[in-house]
Amino acid sequence: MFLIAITRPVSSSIDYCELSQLKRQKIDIDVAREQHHQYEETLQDLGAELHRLPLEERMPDSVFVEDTAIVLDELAIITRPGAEPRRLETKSVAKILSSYKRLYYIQVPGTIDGGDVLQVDKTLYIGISNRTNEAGIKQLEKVVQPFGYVCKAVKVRDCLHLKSAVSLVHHDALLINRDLLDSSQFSDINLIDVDLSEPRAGNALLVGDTVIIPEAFPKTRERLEKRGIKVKALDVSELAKAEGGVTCCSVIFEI
Ligand code: CIR
Repeated sequence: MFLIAITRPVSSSIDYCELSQLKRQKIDIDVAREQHHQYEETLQDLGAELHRLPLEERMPDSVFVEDTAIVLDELAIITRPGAEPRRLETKSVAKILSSYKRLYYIQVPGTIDGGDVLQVDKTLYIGISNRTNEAGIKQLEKVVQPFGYVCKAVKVRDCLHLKSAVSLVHHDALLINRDLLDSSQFSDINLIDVDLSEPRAGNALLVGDTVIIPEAFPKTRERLEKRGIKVKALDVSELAKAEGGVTCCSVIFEI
């Protein structure tokens, strides 16, 4: 098994990023780049080989590569991001992914952000959010069904994406903030609740047997560690001002 992580450097136009839940705050680009560097180093320490896409200075959100593609063992789906200014980001991602996978594209009028797709084995939980619509979900379902995947749509509220509220932290356990979604779809899997004083802590990134979470959520970290989960906490405060979490800065897959 070989792990690939696609990343992209932080654009100096990140101050013009899309925002849906947060008020705009000035982002310190040098700090953001240093934090992103630490994130990339952590992925490498955890065994991933980095493929850094070219810097896209005119695309403020282009560091958040997760939203541009859904990569499965058998194929990759290039998304049509819900925020129109982000759609050009997919081009370079498609180019690199085409050397590993057969590509499918979400078409008009469908929209999907990768942040809304949570894979647990052969189940894809898909957030119905401000970025991902029913037409996008139908297209995705049609493409993945022949490969044995089951799609389950989940309504999310008061957050950007499904994975802002729930993410994989062990092969059979999810970290979740049930206040931000309809949790009835997750009845057949173990759930670990975020500490409710840290409502934004639901976004964690499992790489191998280690879970990356933001340093800003120590109580949730403690909860994970109590369950025997190995955690690596990172300072991602500047990227968080752009509503970026730890899953969104990479597209990770095995080859
Ligand atoms: C956006 O609103 O699209 C970006 N500012 C943040 C995207 C974060 N993506 C993710 O969590 N998958």
